[in-house]
Amino acid sequence: DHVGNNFDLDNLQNQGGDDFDDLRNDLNQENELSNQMQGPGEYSGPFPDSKVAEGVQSQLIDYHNYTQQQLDKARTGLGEHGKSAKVPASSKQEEDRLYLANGFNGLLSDLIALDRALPDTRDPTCGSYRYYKELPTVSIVIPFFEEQLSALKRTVVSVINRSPKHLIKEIILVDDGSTTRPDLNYPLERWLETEAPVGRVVRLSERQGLIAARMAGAREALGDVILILDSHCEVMVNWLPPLLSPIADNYRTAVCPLIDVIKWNTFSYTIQDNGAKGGFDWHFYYKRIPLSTEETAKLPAPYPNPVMNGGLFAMSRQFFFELGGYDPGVQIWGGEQYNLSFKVWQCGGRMLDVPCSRVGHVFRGTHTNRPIAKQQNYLSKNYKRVALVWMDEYIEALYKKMPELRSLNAGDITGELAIKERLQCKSFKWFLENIATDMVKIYPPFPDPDFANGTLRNVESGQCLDTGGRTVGDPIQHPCNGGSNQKFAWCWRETIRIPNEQFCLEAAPSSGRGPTLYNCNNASPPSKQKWKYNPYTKMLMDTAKNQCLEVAPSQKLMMATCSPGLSKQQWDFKNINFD
Ligand code: UD2
Ligand code: MN
Repeated sequence: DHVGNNFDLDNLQNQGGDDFDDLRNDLNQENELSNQMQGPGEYSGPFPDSKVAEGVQSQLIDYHNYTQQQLDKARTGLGEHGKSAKVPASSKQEEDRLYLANGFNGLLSDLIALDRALPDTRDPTCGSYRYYKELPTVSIVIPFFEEQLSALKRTVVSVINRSPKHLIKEIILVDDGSTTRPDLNYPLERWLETEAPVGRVVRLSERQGLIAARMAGAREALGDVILILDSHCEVMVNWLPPLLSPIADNYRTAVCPLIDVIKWNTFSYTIQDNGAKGGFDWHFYYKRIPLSTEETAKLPAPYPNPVMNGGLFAMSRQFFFELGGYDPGVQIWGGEQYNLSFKVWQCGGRMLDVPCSRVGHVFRGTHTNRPIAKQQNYLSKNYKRVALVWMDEYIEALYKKMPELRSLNAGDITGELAIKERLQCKSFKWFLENIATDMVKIYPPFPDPDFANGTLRNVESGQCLDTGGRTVGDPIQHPCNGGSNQKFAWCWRETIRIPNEQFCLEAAPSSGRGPTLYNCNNASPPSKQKWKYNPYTKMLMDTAKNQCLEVAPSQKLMMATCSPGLSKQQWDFKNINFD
């Protein structure tokens, strides 16, 4: 496992004046502690109040609908079995128009059957799992805004065809103030009446965003469980019982299916992965973080997920409303997945990804002319609200990457703070140290400050160290151009990193060979990744073999016995900044 462990601070140097040293130090110690306590991949939720343990839910049944599977198997036609499809070339103009309006191929969606068959992308063992005979009922809430009607219908049809009928209490479609598509009005209701009477529409008078729309649906829900879907999804065979089972065990559980990819242009159905954890970097970009070897070995068992993707999840209605649902100040789109994930974990719940439950989602392409919201700067405000309420001192890590957030007025957060107080929710530090442990190794909130940074120029050749555009592999010498491939940071823990904080310069094990770039390992010196740079002799020496970086007569880089005064071993850090 070569993921940089940035919390291994056994070589801590005193950087007086750095406010976050203590924080990092604590984080490190407790991180080690939690690694010891939580065996790899072994998970016992904070609330092991399982009804199974009490013997109440002991009867298990096979929920597969084999008749439906046979019908699916026999299907032929456009896009069937998730195969890549296209529209006739003669319809190019209409195709382009509907692509821009949706961010996906709306015309192709219209041409593919609403009840098309999907490939079974589950782990093969999923076919043999049985689930509780008694499961909670579910209200499925689907917000939509200027959606392609066929995509919305296909979502509803796939839910109806692939779910045990008695478990679906209702399907609540929430129209978030769509105005441009007449077919989303009465024709939708009429279709539901005949084709899907379990469905109904709730309409908002104007666009309030997906968060408010989901809340409006959730408030109307009567089922035991609230399950949210996007308006362009297709669910996989037997997707529902595996999702409901962990909630039956413990009502303070949120669950997510694995999300498969329905391609925006061809509607082909493919997988992203067979399991990974959700996380984010400190720009709040959502990230998928690989499972450890131990966790992978336990698949397809459900595993704790620190951060949901956002659009597809289920929770017991009781727990959802105990948490107050979403922060009503989070508007339009974005950040709500952090809001809810932090709430669930910090306020006494758990969140699981359930690999035997898979749902396809149409991820939009990059070009759309979908209507923009009248609210301005909502994403930054959403982020700041989430951070102010739930992230404590770690808000500083976001400020470092997004300084504009600091002065932004995020509105009144007293309602959210009252929920946090009432439920005695845990700190964000607890969340990072116990739940998002892998994420902070890859995206440390407070990475090491640099001691020096800039280009490394060889005195003899006048050329610069250059990554050649690779993050892993052998760096080269190249005429200095000040570009991003030539930026290196010499950090106070003696690593030489490229600016993304994950890849470090590593000395070759023997002389005559060149250094390479590799994932930072933060091993203590003596180490191939720990260097000493002397600004007076200008020599750059590794601490494993005490050799110096030299430009060979061939102009290649190599490690060689250090000899002071040789210009081929002298390097200038240009734009040097001492912290
Ligand atoms: C992802 C999530 C999405 C949501 C979003 C914001 C997945 C697969 N997708 O974006 O669910 O969490 O991130 O963080 O997890 N909608 C409205 N009103 C609006 C905008 C959207 O009702 O003002 C609906 C829309 O029709 C759709 C859902 O909300 O059903 C999500 O919107 P999206 O599909 O544009 O977001 P997506 O999938 O890019
Ligand atoms: Mn979506």
